[in-house]
Formats: sequence, C-alpha cells, structure tokens
Amino acid sequence: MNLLPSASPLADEVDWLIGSLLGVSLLVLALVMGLMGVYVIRYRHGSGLDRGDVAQKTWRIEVVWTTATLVAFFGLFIWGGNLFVRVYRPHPNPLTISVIGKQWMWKTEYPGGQHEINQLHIPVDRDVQLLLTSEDVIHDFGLPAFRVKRDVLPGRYEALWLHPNRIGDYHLFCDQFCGTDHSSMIGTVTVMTAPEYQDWLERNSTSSGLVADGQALFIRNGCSGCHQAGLSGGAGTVRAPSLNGLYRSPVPLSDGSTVIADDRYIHDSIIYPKEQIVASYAPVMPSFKGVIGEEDLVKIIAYIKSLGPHAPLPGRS
Ligand code: HEC
Ligand SMILES: [Cu+2]
Repeated sequence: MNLLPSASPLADEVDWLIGSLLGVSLLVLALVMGLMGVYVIRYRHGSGLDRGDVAQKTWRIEVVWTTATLVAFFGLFIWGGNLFVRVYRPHPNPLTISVIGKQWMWKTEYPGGQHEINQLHIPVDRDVQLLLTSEDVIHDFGLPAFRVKRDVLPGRYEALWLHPNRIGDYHLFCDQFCGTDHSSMIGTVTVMTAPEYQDWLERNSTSSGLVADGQALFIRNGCSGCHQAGLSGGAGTVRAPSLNGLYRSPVPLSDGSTVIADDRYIHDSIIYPKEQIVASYAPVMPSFKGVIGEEDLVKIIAYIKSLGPHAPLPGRS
C-alpha cells in the first residue's frame, strides 16, 4: 500500500481511500469494458433472429447495478468528507509552531524561541499545530508524507494539524509557484522521539525565547503606550482594552457579535485593526501592516498569549 512514505495515521487512511476509489473504479471499468468486449466478439456475426416483438423485459439487473454503484461511490464520498473534516479539526493543547513563507524559504519559529530555515522538527505522537503565514506572495506548505498541504497567504493565519506516528525525515515543499526560485523552497521535516526532541530544543534554545522578545517588541512598537494595565481611560491616555487574559477568551465586538480571541484574531487585530472593533472602544488603533514583519508578529502574539488575567503589562515603571 505504501509507495510513498507515510508519517501519520490520517496519511494511511488517505492512501486507503484513494486505493479504494481506484479499486472500485477499475472494477466498474473492467465490468463495462469486459462485457462489451465479450459481446462484440461473441456476436460479431450477428444473427438472423427476429427482434421485432420483445414482450418481456426485466429491471432487476438495472436496479442492482445502479444501487451497487450508488452505494459504493456514495460510501466513498462520505468517507472522504469525514476524513477531510478530521484532517482540519482542531485538537486541544497542541504544540504550536509558526511557519512563515518568504521568497524563497520557509522560516519556522518554536515557542521556546528556536528558529530554523527550511527545517521543521516535531515530536512523534503529539498533536502539532502549524500556524502558517506569508511575508510576501501566496505560497503553499505541502507535506506529502502527511498527505496535507495548505495555501499560505500574506497577512493571514492558516492552520495545519499534524499527528506524526513514524520517526524519520520527510520532504517539505512549496506547492504554489511563487517566483524565480520557487523550486528551492524545499526542506525537511524531522519527526523525533519525545526525549530526542527535548534534547534538540535545549541544544537550539536561544537566550531569550519568544515571549521575552515579544515583550521587547511590544514596548518598542508603542503598543504598551495604549495597552497599559489599569490605565484604560486614564488621564491623557487613549482608552484601549487590556490584553490580560485575552487569549482564548470571548471578545464582544462593536457589531454585536462575539469572537474567541485565537491566534488569528490577535494577528488580525494588529494588522487590520479596523475590521473587528472591540465593543465600546473607538477605532483609533493604527494598522501595523507593513510596519511589523510576520516574524516579529509571531513573537508579539506569543507575548500577548502569555499574559494571564492579572499579569502586569510593561511600560509602567
Ligand atoms: C493608539 C493606541 C493604540 C496603539 C498604539 C495600539 N493599540 Fe491595540 N488597540 C487600541 C484600541 C483603542 C483597541 C480597541 C479597538 C479596536 O478593536 O480596534 C485596540 C485593540 C487591540 C487588540 C484587540 C484587543 C481585544 O480585547 O480584543 C489587540 C490584540 C491589540 N490592540 C494589540 C496591539 C498591539 C500588539 C499593538 C502594538 C503593535 C497595539 N495594539 C497598538 C489602541 C491601540
Ligand atoms: Cu513559495
């Protein structure tokens, strides 16, 4: 069954699905073409029978034939639809890794601040969420061994879920023609055991980490000037919502709807602040599109996510 290396249970299932579809299709093809061939040869001389008055006919064959193919193909359709939903379904407590496409390389950033180019290291038997975005044009992150790919769009977050179950090195591609050196946007995904992974993280750890870098950027870009804890509405400051405990909590918007503050919401709040306005606040936040790069955004978002409900924000001392 495995002509291509497979690194996850879902990839195995995709193979079975495609295999079954191919099998059923070949069966139908063989039956139709086979019967046709047999009759063409067997009755090639024709016969002198009088067919003028055929009184009886039976529906049985047609009913059986139609029902069998309907059930087979509709079954495959339902299986495929169900598999598609499971491939993209979010899982609780994933390991989240940011992947940023850029002409012409893939940059990966880990929660501990580790980062690499054209490499992705993930532990086996764990839910991994890849948050994909692009610094410039549309790319597409493709992992054949996981049978998944997803378009990577500038200024937007897309998620891809992996659950590796086999250790090894696998290919990683850009699957969307994105310019002259598109063909060099290739790399390796390495699936490691949990202890090996821990070891790898420690060997590649940077001094600060995403959260600390994010905090510095939060201050440097002037976010802290408006988003200061306890100071909303204070004299001389712009009234801005506190970001403490924001991550994963519901946010009421000015149009009356409510959204859950996930990675994508926080990202879009910074890049497209005018699109979703927090209820009872004025749309005064400037857009940071083109001002803060995607790599720095990953750090700022990590910092905002780290703020618990009672965390003090920087910039007050
Ligand atoms: C001029 C003041 C100002 C600056 C500077 C500013 N913001 Fe805001 N921000 C606001 C206001 C006002 C809102 C609420 C209205 C809205 O949704 O646009 C807001 C909303 C947000 C939200 C959504 C909060 C929620 O409760 O849903 C996030 C996240 C955010 N800002 C992050 C940032 C980051 C990160 C920076 C720095 C890169 C920044 N802001 C800079 C004023 C500011
Ligand atoms: Cu590309």
